[in-house]
Amino acid sequence: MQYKRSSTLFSEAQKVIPGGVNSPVRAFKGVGGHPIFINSAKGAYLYDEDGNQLIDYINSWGPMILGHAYDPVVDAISKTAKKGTSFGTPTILETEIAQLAVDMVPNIDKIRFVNSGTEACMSAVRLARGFTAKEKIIKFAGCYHGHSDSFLIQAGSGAITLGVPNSPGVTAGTAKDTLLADYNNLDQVKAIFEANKNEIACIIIEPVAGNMGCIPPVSGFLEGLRALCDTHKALLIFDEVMTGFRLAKGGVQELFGVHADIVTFGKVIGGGLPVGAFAAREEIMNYLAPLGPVYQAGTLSGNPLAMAAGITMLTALNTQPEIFRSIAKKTERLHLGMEAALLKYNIPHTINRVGSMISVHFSAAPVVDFATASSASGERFNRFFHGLLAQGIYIAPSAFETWFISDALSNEDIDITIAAVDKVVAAW
Ligand code: HOZ
Repeated sequence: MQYKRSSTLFSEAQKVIPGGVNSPVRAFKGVGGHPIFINSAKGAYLYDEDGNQLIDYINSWGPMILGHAYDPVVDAISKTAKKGTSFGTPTILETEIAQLAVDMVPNIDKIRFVNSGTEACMSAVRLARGFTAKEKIIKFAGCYHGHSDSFLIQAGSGAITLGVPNSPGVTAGTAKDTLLADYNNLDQVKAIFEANKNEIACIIIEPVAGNMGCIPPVSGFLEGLRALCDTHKALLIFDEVMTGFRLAKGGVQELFGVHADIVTFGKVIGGGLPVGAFAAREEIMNYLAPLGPVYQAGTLSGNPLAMAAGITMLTALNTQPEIFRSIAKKTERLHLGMEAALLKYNIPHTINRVGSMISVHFSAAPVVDFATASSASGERFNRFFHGLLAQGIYIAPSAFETWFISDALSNEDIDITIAAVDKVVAAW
């Protein structure tokens, strides 16, 4: 497959956009080469500016659970747009989607809509600090909660891909309030609580990590965090920007039966439009302005286009629970097929999978945290990525990202992908 026009378009973009992209990981710096410019997408496929059709395993970083340009969502957006796109006033759509989310997700009474996962996590932490009257937070190395200052400390996703997990511009004052632990290491978290008695407002975690590849929590880890938060009167925040409404109707809380105090959501709650949200039980949410003292606001928050798209998407997921089983089964098929190909050629690897999230690390050792994810072969991943791209398979351009499977993907698409993997690694 040729990607010539994308190369030219990237050169033009770099003249007027820093690095030619509006989000760093898209620049392909981690894997080399140039990004692919997408013209349109439908179902399981992307169509690029060179006229290629690509099988998509990113799905806009998660939200396109039912595939791209899912007709009911597109119809809801078009219908709503004709009535106006933003009013900066309440609409009944906001109450409708809030009710739907509260019905689907365990342990939440109220929800506030914002415009991105970054905003949701930033606001959730502010709320936790206001509610507990404490300042420090615990985050995990390699977890990514958006690009607000408190989180750009050992951050995952594009930050690791580019080798800048700690960003200049984050003040020492902010950084000192973010305490770091290794993912899946409960003893470290215990020690941090002991060393910072009565100072920790919250733990924020991706309960299934997705920003250092896919990393599941080991058995007892989330339960242990819950217990530590209860003991030390800190709040547990689940960042479900990737996992929410994807791994189960009620996200990781439902899947693993561990309850969080605050849950954050991202683009999926807006059917793929720019939306985020954070939610909690009533006593916590009532701490937010205008009821309480913690301030948070936004003109586009709860805008009608995103709310209409979100209602349609969540309704589809709520009324067809078999979708969760279907995407998990497709992901399993992909896992088993890729595993067989990698084993056939003796390629050291670890495939992690939870539901419809999956990633491949080129390391024989289990990948359980940032250190083990980083010790996998980047050089092999890059060759793998380009080998697949050459055959029209589009996976995330970084080993530190998860692949997201959509229900639009057919078994035939998956088998084509497995054959492509076989062809790539056969040549190693
Ligand atoms: N940080 C996002 C994935 N974990 C990438 C966002 C994007 O480039 O669209």
